[in-house]
Amino acid sequence: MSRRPACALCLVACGVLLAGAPAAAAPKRITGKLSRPGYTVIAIAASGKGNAARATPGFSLRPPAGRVTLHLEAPDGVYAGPVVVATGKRGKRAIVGVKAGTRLGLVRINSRGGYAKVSRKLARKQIDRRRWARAKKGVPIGAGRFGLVRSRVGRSSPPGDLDADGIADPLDIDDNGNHVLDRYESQGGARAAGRRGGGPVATAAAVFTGYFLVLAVNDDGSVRGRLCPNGGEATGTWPADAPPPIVGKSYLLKVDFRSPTDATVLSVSGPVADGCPAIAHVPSVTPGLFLTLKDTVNANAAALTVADLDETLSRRGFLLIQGPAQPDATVELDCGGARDPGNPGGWSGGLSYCTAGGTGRAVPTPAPGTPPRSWPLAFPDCCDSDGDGFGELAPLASEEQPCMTRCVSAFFSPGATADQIGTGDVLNWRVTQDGAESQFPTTLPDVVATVPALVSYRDGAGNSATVSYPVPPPYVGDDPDYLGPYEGPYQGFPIARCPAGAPPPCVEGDVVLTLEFWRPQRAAIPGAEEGQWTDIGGLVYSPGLSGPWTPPFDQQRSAPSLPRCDPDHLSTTDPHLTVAPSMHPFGDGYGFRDSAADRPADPANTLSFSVNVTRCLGRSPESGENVSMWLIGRLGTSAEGTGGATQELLFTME
Ligand SMILES: [Ca+2]
Ligand SMILES: [Ca+2]
Ligand SMILES: [Ca+2]
Ligand SMILES: [Ca+2]
Repeated sequence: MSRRPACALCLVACGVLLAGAPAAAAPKRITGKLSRPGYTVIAIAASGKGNAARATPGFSLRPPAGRVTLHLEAPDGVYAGPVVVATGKRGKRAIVGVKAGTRLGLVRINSRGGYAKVSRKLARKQIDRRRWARAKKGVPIGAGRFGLVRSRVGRSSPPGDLDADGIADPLDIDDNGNHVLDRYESQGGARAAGRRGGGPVATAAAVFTGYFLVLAVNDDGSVRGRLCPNGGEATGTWPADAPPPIVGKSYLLKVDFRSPTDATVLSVSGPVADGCPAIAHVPSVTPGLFLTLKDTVNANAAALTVADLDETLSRRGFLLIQGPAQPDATVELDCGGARDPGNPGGWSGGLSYCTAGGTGRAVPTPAPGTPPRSWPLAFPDCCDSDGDGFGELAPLASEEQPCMTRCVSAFFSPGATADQIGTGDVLNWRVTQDGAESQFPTTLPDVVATVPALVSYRDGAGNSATVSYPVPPPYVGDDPDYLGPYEGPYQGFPIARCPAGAPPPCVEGDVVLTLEFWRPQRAAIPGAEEGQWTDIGGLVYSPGLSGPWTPPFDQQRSAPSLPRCDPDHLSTTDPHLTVAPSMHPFGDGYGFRDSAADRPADPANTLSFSVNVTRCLGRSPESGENVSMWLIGRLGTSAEGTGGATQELLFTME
């Protein structure tokens, strides 16, 4: 769980959306007819604002701005690609810009290719050629792969599509074209990706993009403001080349946080809005999976089947939803589909796990021993006060959260298999402020399908084991399940102190564990990746030690409290790992940063590091004492392992 303010989390989720000027009058409708029924047409402006309309198969859609790009969502709620309105440069360019008021006529869907094309030639004045995409034979290069494609970011990108691959930034899982999922770029992935070239990838400590409301301009020229919509106040230096700050207006800032007290503003754009913009209310969504040794799934374990992985994902997988919760704004989640006309109260189409009557369950904060499927709120049905079928986030908010004011830091259990949840799922956030609704369509980049899995351990004192999955009874090494019932008895892997003369990383008299493990996986992204499962690269692995039993629950941080090891308690000779003393500026994270890129799952690819248990705990465990270890593979926005992929292990002192 992050201890950063909720708004900072949102900054990450908001990405590099550039804001456009607000339209004076409501733009005229765009109409057309799709070649197939059941799809939804989404118009997106450069600001990230969208509007969605279901096609029957005709559609009439009021665009959020005078110039937009159009995208399709399939009947099952998954992104189905951009609409191409013209081509150029002998098919090396696709034009995707449409002006308000345009009648498109018939739009042919190519579902295999992941795009659609208007079937007649449109008049020049109806299309916007500034919204172009790199293309092959007239098909945008990002089509059919959710935007995960190498694409150079030029000096003049088309509005709202930084890497010009035809997939609008908020829908693009790799919006800077470096072939690294943007989710993993706020930590190790960015550096690795930066070396390979691609876009203007952050190589600094931690770059966050977000909205900043100017409260005052001081006599000395410094600017006081706060992070939108409800974050902390800060005073700082406004860059000399930036547009002059106007009190009461918000700006999009890119900030490099080297530490909580040392931040540098890299760029300013705007003003974006009077007050905070609606987009600042859009939450972040981080997938997580949390398993003990006994329940562990990993695609590199030969004896585990796809059915095993799916069963575990649907029973134990969760999404961590973090965002602001302000009384003056309502945030709803639209997962596609519509009310079923033939079945009052029923819902047809959209994502099975977050539409009315679906499998989703939620809880504001999970306590120890509460498995995901027992979480008390059936979402969205729990939380739909206006009965429109879209669940509201406010009922998931809590005062006991790690942010400065009321916020959402909720857990959501989709109850879905890898076929039912994953890359490209369209999550359309509807934010209502001052009686006006704005939509912000986004796509889910991925879902963690498995956890890091211990392959072997040794302690330098003669104890070692190689694990085979599924682990047979009596489940030696199985830790009490934090998100599950207590079952016991438990017996950890045996450990002992290093004897005199044992080679490094052993230290005489200390307990030093060396672990070898597999990376966690996500489902391979269709159209962009080989194989069925992808070993996730770029994570930070943190061994969280606790003794004995399950770590205490920290109410204030609404997270399990794990002692952290200092960098000098950790060591590795693995060429892919470096000791990461601080993962990001708002948390004192630590661990091992993985430099490997995503690649097809392979049992030959393991990671290895050592932990000096004695020095990390501040003492050696007593004879017979149990030591829990949470092997946490952290994603970009989760500092404490409540998001991300975690394996819980147990060791017992001889
Ligand atoms: Ca892209
Ligand atoms: Ca793009
Ligand atoms: Ca990227
Ligand atoms: Ca609602």
